[in-house]
Amino acid sequence: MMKKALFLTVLACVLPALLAQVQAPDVYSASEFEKRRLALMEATGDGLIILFASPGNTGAGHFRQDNDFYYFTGCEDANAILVMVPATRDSYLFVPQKTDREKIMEGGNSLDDPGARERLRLRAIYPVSYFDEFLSRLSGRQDQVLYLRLSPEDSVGEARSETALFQARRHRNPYNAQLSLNQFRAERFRQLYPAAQLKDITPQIDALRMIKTPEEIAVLRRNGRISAEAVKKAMLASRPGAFEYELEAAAVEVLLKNGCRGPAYPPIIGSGPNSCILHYEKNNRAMQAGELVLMDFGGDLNYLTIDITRTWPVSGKFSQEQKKIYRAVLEVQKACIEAFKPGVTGREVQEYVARKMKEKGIDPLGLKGGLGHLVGMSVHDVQTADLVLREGMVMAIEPGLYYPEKNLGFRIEDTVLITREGCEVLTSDVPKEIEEIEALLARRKF
Ligand SMILES: [Mn+2]
Repeated sequence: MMKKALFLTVLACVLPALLAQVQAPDVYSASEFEKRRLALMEATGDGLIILFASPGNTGAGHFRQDNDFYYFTGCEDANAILVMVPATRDSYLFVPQKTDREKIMEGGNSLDDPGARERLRLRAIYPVSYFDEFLSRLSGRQDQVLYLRLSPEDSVGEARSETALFQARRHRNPYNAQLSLNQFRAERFRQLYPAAQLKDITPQIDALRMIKTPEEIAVLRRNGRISAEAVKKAMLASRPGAFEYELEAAAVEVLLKNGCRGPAYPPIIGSGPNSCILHYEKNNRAMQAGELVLMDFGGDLNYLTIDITRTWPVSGKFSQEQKKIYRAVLEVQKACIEAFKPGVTGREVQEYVARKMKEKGIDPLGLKGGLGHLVGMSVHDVQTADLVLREGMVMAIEPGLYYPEKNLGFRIEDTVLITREGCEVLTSDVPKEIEEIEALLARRKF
């Protein structure tokens, strides 16, 4: 008896460590980042490419590196600068020299790590205070081209275009109208290096980021499974009287337990009237029987995001009217996914959807379908204006219908990977067929 108890105690101590090993998150190989840098240097051929790390942590969230900087380094040091030299194919990292006090408080960075240069496959790692001296060696040369990110940055939850939009809105109030960090850096280069020609590196970066590598695809598949499980747990946590935030708690728990840093954007959990607010995020209302709840949610795993939306009845059964609208949205969403394959444009997806709805005799209630948005390091990932699908792209397709006068909002969203032949739904583990949803909800006890 004693022996058995001891054995169980030992097992209880060892098991979490063993599971942690098994569940270790996917990480990228060192050569992944080197390959990306070489591809970017290949794209410019001349000049210097300069990218900046995030300056440091703000708020209560975990530190998350600047997307473009992380994409080419895999390095999570704050306040660093990356310089790529296409002529020699070399890369240099400039990192703040930390004081002893900083090292005690937050740990060191790549400058304190003797293996970092080799692991990150860099020519050298220097203190960031040496950066301007390094650049000064260029003076007097005729071919000074500096490739900088002259377009806005993106973040985990915001596209480049949204960063620009939100800044423009801030400028409505002249007392908030300061330059972004990104703009300030460009301005500083203009002042300190007036002879240099500044060029935007963003289009070349976006061309690479749009197509996911095999290592990224492995992370996205895993995130798709985790995020799907999270939404399922939230569905099971819903019941008449539940607060929207209770569903958020159930879903976020699944993310954190599986190695995600958190949600990729503020979770949208809108019940009743809130289902009609597209970017609702208060999540503080108690849901009632007879209402719908719309949940838009996805995790952030190893710098890659997922985007899922499901809509379901709080009571567990759709009404006849809800079913009719839900089915229209679902059929359009499924037809879009059927149409997704390399070479396809938004217009062609719309034509396919129209044909399909006619064949099936379904009134699409004004929905046309289309391409949706790209997903990656940002949930609204980098994207070109006239998008044509290509193998390795990851898209979220999210048709929705909203009737505020009836407090009914419907949206169904999946994240899909464009494959050679068509596409793979990364978030297929969450039910979306009416019968499947009702069967899952029937498992709830209240
Ligand atoms: Mn979306």
